Amino acid sequence: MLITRKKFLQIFTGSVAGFALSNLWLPKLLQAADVKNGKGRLPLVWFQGQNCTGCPVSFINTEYPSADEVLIEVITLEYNPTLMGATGDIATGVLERMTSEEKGKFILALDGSIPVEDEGNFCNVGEINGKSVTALEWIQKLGSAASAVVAIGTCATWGGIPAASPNPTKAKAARDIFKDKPLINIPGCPPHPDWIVGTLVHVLKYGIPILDDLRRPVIFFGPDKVIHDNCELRQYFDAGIFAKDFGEKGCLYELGCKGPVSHCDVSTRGWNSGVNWCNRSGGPCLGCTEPTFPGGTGSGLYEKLPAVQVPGLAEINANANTIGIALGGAAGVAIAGHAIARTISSKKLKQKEKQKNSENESKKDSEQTINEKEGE
Ligand code: FSX
Repeated sequence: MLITRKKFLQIFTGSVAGFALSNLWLPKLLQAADVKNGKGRLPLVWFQGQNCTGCPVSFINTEYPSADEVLIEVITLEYNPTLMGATGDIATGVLERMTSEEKGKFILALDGSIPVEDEGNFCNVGEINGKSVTALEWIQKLGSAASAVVAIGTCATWGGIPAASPNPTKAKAARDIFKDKPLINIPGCPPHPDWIVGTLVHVLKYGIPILDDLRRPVIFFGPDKVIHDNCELRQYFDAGIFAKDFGEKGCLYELGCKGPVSHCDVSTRGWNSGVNWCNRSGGPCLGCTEPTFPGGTGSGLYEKLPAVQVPGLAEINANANTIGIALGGAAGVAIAGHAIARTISSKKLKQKEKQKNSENESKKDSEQTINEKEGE
């Protein structure tokens, strides 16, 4: 019996308790992919532009299913410079074959950004008849032959680090190149292996998953996946306790955390068998799944998100920098309002506590004075 799409989504979003972390679901996954004896696998050409190669490395760290299971039973990986053995003419021959003989029969996965300055010559991949071929040329050819494009990693989805100012190579994202092609964006620097594998299996079995307005699969990046809303340090934010330096207890907002404006499920999914994730390890969320990464929020990686005015709270606006309640987006305003209210109560509580302590102190003093007087 094949599993339903609903059950598949439950497995991949981890909403079946204990299931997503268990090898038990692998056979179900393979049933979902309807794979028998290698038939029905998804032919994939995975091309790499300007990148650090973190994306394929993340992909091969997939646990359930493992990378070999994915490669043998879920996809047919025709080409990937990091993972394949072939080099030279044999490797470029695969790309030529796919663009001429396999039109419409494969998916193009792309990681890394695409430089367009100097006619793309900042990134060349192989030669044909002794002439270098730019990544831009390959990507345009492969993209028009592919049935769909999956952009993997923040460099491919939004431009990422290679496109950061001043962007000397004029690095572009897949969405800048492919205007009329079915396109899925899986951002993250790098993306979690489950996001890559889960999306590919969904494409294979059920077609393109439901996407948000940035073409990200909502199962991993939906509006309910705001890092800040699911962060285990949220209690500190609500209580107005902010770490001022790395290693200190508190919300990491003042150390540059972009959680309030970032979407993905890493705070509940975790990395490395769910053992850890960015904020739990003390490193603030850098917002690597967002088009603003790395420099577009108006603040540096480890600088606080820029202050915004919070409607109706003029008194607090004046103090926003001091108390650290100022967020970089419309969604943040509501959070800020909530947090400010909590901060005010927390401040009031602290004031009350201080008042109580000083009352106790003076009480103690007067008791001591009375005792001293009685002793005289
Ligand atoms: Fe970019 Fe991927 Fe960051 Fe690195 O290949 S998304 S720099 S993890 O490697 O493209």
